[in-house]
Amino acid sequence: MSVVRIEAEPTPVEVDLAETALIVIDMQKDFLRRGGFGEFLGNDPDLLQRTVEPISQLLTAARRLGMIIIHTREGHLPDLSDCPAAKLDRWPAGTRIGDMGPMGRILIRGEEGHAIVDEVAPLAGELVIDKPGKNAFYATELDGYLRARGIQNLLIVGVTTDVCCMATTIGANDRGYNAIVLSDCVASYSPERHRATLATIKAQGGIFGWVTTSDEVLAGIAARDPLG
Ligand code: TIU
Repeated sequence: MSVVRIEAEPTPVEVDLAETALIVIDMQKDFLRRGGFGEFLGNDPDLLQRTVEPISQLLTAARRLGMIIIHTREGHLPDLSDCPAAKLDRWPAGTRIGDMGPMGRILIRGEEGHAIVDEVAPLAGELVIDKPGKNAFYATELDGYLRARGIQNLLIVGVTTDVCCMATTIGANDRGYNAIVLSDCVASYSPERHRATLATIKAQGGIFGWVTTSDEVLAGIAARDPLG
């Protein structure tokens, strides 16, 4: 047992590192690079770049600790059989999921755009979950994987704050996990929605979870009792 205290909002949070996993949400070229799904939706993917360095540092620390690390990728089967019509038909033809872009078919598994960016790429042994939805718990093995390993706390990082990170935070909270979102390691295509989402998570005494930073997590880890 190695319980650490992490300064966070709305309150500090104490977690047993042995019961804590790091989940890295959708750090894919489709969201972070030009010519991907994010840009096809009219967004500037450069707004997400600031997450790469702190996530990379956090991954280094988590790997050193032997923490369970999970990476997710949003995307669909080439025949789109796992993509509901409601998700497909929402945008004009030519800009839809499955249409061709400069990094291959948009948001399709196996295409270049679907891959995680090199700087935070998974290592062998780290679970990579392919998810058809925004919430990483929807139609995936995530919940069973975490429960089988006694995980209680999730450190949530990745993109985007207001879409897949928020959907996964809500999914985690509803399933009884402590969701801890790292504000410098999540980003949105809209700084305003980023702020509003983090404010919502920590409002009302932490209605969905906690908000902290990678510095606070790393400080909490560093201060742990080495005999604990
Ligand atoms: N991963 C994720 O957040 N999927 C999105 O579609 N995000 C947007 O902000 N559009």
